[in-house]
Parts: sequence; structure tokens; C-alpha cells
Amino acid sequence: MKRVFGLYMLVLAVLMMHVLGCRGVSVKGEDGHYLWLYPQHAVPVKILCSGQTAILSIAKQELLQNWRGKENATVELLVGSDKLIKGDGYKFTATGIQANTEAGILYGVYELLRRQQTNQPIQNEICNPSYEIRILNHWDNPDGSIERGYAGHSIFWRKEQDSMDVTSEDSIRWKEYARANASVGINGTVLNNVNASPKILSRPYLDRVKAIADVLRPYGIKTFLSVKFSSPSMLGGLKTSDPLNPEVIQWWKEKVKEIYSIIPDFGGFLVKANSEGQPGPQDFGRTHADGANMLADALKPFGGIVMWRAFVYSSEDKDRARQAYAEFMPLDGQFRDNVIIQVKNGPIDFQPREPFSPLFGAMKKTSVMPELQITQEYLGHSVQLVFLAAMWEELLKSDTYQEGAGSTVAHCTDGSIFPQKYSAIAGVANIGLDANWCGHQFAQANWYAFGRLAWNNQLTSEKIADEWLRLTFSASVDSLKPEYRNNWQEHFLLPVKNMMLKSREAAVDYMMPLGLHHIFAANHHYGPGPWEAPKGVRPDWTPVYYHKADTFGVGFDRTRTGSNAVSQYHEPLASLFNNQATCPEIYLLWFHHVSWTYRMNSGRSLWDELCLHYDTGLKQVRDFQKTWDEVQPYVDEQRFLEVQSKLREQYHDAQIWKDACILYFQQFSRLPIPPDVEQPVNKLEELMKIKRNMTYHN
Ligand code: GCV
Repeated sequence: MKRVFGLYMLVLAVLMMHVLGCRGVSVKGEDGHYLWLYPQHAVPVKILCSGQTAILSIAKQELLQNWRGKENATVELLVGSDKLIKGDGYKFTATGIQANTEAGILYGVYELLRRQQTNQPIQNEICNPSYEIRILNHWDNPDGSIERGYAGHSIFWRKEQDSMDVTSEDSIRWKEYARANASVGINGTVLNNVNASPKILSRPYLDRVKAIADVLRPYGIKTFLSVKFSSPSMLGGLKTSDPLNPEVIQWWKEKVKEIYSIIPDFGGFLVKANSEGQPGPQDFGRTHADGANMLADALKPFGGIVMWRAFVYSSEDKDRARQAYAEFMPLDGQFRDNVIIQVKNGPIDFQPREPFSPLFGAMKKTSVMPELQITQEYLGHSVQLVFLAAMWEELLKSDTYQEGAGSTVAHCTDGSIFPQKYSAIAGVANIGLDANWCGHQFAQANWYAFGRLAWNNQLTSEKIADEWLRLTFSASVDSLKPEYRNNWQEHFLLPVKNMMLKSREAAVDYMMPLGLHHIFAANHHYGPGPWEAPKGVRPDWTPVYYHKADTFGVGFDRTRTGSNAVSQYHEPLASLFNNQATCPEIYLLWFHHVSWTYRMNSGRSLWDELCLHYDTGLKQVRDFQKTWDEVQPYVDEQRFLEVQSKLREQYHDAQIWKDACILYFQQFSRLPIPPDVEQPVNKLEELMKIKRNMTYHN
């Protein structure tokens, strides 16, 4: 490796000077469509690789088109067999890249190119993936709309009246999508919404799935589908969808056989059952295990898997946060080995901050996979700049203590503690037909971060932000005047990275600090609605259920004398969370109903502290605006103006959050806003009238 790449740093420096001096790289495409994969000013490279397969051809092409190492270097791509390389991992050797699979070679190539572009060293080393299955979940409907999508229409599905024929635009998009995913190691995708339509399993849709799968396959990506549990009756015309009924079992077997005859490497099913009105095995007096196993048996002969979601909550339990654990723990050990239980990061629903779901590490005899939400349903849609890697890092590093200290969520799910047959991680995609794919230029960083963390769950959000910024924005450097080029790192990279790293905490602060959760206005989940308690709506769909504000205090009592959700955590966490004095303040109002005058660690009262958090969050956004304005000389005009305008909107909306929550809760606390907090500029009555238009654009 040294021989081949030894001088590449020097050559890179010379090349950079050349590029910087003569605008060598096009700076077109500043709509963000290139994502983190800017066309490179490549130098010649020789590739030794005997294989001619589709995946290896792409690997070679990527090297030829993007090589920025030593000119005319020779790189060997070798598919071999090395026990230290796991799954689709790879090894950088003295002569090039070695892997046990062709996909491994492709991932090695992307990593090599990434390191060249981000000035990271390349040494002899092995890089194995943390998770075997690294999968996107698209909540795309067959009519092309996207549930919780904020970046336009689906890239996979069309409006009902449009033809299902595959156009060249479709194929180009799917290929770009596949390449972007492969470049960060994503190797699976679920093409449709978990609130699934039965028609996805009908032949015209399966034919389109085949067309998509054919484009994704050479990039090492398998296709999966979400299925509706009642498909046998809704699509197949059977009288029942009871998972123990022989005709139902046979229907699924035949359907699976049909799918594999069309898509031989089909990945399997994702299922949302007995959740939010979706049908499921409980409709027939059966368990989640009965339902999941029936599907798993049908898929098993073909190597397919079932990802069965644990996102369940009935309206009967007094605490929604307890329910997934209560329903699934008794079933531990009852699932087939090709079933993976897909668990949202927190016990409720992708809130700005939740403690980790207590199912992680607790289900010891079942494969469990984390589900993250890349699309910003609860974190500002495609309006707000919120870098989610910080939140995911917090989750993955959370210690469950299930097998002693160090049993982090990462290790409880990646197979390093429990011998689960499959290890997997899912992210709900934020991708649509918008030119920049994700609606907000910085939302691309969340797609990127999901892939990088799925590959290596020990990466820090700082490293991911650094990489993404270098890959996404450094191509503009060549258009800079010399005095700006030289201080790009100091004046662009560092401040913008800092802004990204602070952005999630800022959002928590101006929306729901100190453990508050789900106080969003109904349905759109964008703005505040802590006052909402409409009659006739189930209580756990109203914010007042979650914050429980009264004249004594605020917060949900989940202690041993409350809902007892704390007991679902392993010691020492159960006791730590149970005690108001030891509960981490970031989760205080998640686990406790706390008096407005309670003394916080800072010495301030809870009320003062709450006001201060709202104020701090808002001021942070003001700082982000300032940071962005200052980097104007370093960014192309289009992206600069787009982000500037979105930050303006974010500031406006953060002010609404702050004012609405402080003024609403003040009705209960009856305490003055502390003098070091800026006074609200809006009136509560006006804020309560705001309605958000939720029509998505395409
Ligand atoms: C796909 C939340 C969202 C729903 C989503 C559901 C789920 O409730 O608001 O849009 O449905 O989670 O994850 O199934």
C-alpha cells in the first residue's frame, strides 16, 4: 500500500493547487444534486482486476473517474477469502483492496476515494461493517406521495393516473440513488410505506419493483417491500388473513414464490402490524410471533427475512412509553431466526430527545434492529437545519447495562454481545424528487450520516460532519479568490461544522427541553401545540397527555409510583431514572412530574431553567444565521441563498416555539419570566391560531 499510495498526499497537494488555480472542477450543479459525490478532477490510475461483473465494473469505473492519488499508480482489486474480513468488509493492502465479496470491493473503493478527497491517511487496515443489513425505509405510497416526506414526490412511484412504464429519467434517478447509497455502505431499501397498500404485491407493482431492483443490484443493494398483513383477504380475496389458517399460509407461500421468480435476490418484508389501525395477527387472537413466523417460514427457502416493527401502542395502557416492551418482551425467544424486531430509537416516536427504548439489550434471544428517522418529521421537516448524527451517536452510545457496563445500544444490536443471526439497522428515508434530494441542503448530511453510522456505529458525529462538509462543499473552493482559499478550513469548515454539531441540541432547546416530548400540533408535527386536547381524540394523541402541566409542575411521572416505565430499564438505570435527584436533567420531565420551583443542578428553579433553555435554543439559531452569513464568500450563490432563507424561517419558527411554550406553561407556573431571558414577542392567543399547510409539493 505504501508503495502505491505513498506519494499520494504530495501529488494531491500539487493537484489541489492546480485545481484551485484554474477552476478545473465544474462548479455547476450547485442545486445540491451531486450530494457528497462531486465529480472529481481525476488523474490516471491502472487497475488490476480479473473480474468482469457488474459490481466490479462499477468499482473500476469509480476509481478511473475519481482517482486523486499518485498519477499512474496501480491498484489491485482482489476478491479473496480472509477470515478477518467480515461480511462486506474490505482490507486496504500494500497493493490495493481485498474483500471477500464484490460489494466489499466497491465499499473499499468508495472509502479509498473518500479518504483521498478528505485528506485522511490510507494504511493497511481492515474495515468491517457494524451491521450486516444497512437499510433505508421509504414511506412512499403507490400514488407517489410520501408519508412524512418533505422533499417532493417519490422517486419510485407515480401518481395513479400515470403510466407504470419505466422512463429513462426513472433509471437515471435510481442509479444516482443507488450510487449515493453504496458510497456510504447502504445495502438495502424498502420501497414503500409501512402503512402499506395491499396492491404493492400485485403484478404491475412487482414488475416495477423488478425494474428498480435491476438498477440497484449492481450497487450491492437489495430491495424489500412493506406488506399489509391483511393482503390475503384484501388482495387475494380470502375470507381471512389469520396467520394460522392453512389457506392464508399457502397464499403467502405462493406470493413469495411469485416475488422470487421475478426478483431472485429479493430481501424480504417489513411489517407494521396492530399499530395505528394497521391489521395484524392480534385481529385473529394470534401473537406478533405467530404473524412474523408465518411470513418468515414463507421467505426462509429463498433466504428472505422479516423485519417486524415493535412500534405498537394500544389506547388502554396509561403510558404509551411502556407498551412496546410490554407486548414484545414476553415473546423473546419465540421468533424464527429470520425475523428481526425493528425498534424505534426511543420508546415513543422519534421525538427530538427520548431515552433509548428499553427493548434494546432486553430481548436477548431475538434479533433486534434500531429504526432511526432520517426524515425530520419531528425535527423541523425540510425547513430546519438539524444534524441528526448527534442524536444517533447519543443513542448508540447509551449504556443499557443489560450485560454489565459497556452494553451500549450499538453493541446490543450489532451482534457483538448477543449471537443474533442477523444484525441490521434501518433509517426512514428523507429522499424525494427535489433537485437536492432531501429538501434542505443540510438534510443530505443526515442521509450520509445514517449510512456512515450503519457501517461503523462507533463513528463520532464530529467526524461525520467533517467528512460530509469536505465532500459536499470543497469543490467550490476552486472558484475562490486566493485569500479565501487559504483559510477555507478555518473560516468555513470549522464554523459550519460547529453549527451542525450544535443544531440538534438547539432544536431540543427551542422545542422540548429537559425531557418534554410530543407537544407538537396534531398531524403535521412541525409547530407547537401544548394546549391541544380535542374531545373525542384518544388521549395519547394529544400533547396534554405527555406534558401533564398543572399548577404544581410539569412532566410525566414514569417512576415506580407513577406508570413504572422506569422498571423496564436495567439497573442501575431504573433507580437512577426513578430518583428525581439522580435522573439526568435531559430526561427529567420524561420520567418525573416536577414542581415549578424544584431546584435544578444550576441552582435555578425548574421554571427559570425551562425558560432559559427555550431562550438559548432560539439564540443559537440566531448564531447559526450569523455563522452562515459570514461564510458567504465560501459558498456558491444558490446553496448560500437557499440555506440562508431556510435559516431565516427556522429562526422565525423557533421564536414561535419558544413564545408558545413559555406563555402556555406560564399559565400553570404563574411565575415571571426570568430577567435574563428575552421576553416573548408573540401573543399566545395568536400562536394558538396558526395552522400549517401540509400539502407536499412535487
Ligand atoms: C408511517 C408516527 C408517524 C406516522 C408513521 C408512524 C410509524 O406515528 O406520525 O406517520 O406512519 O409513526 O412509524 O408507523
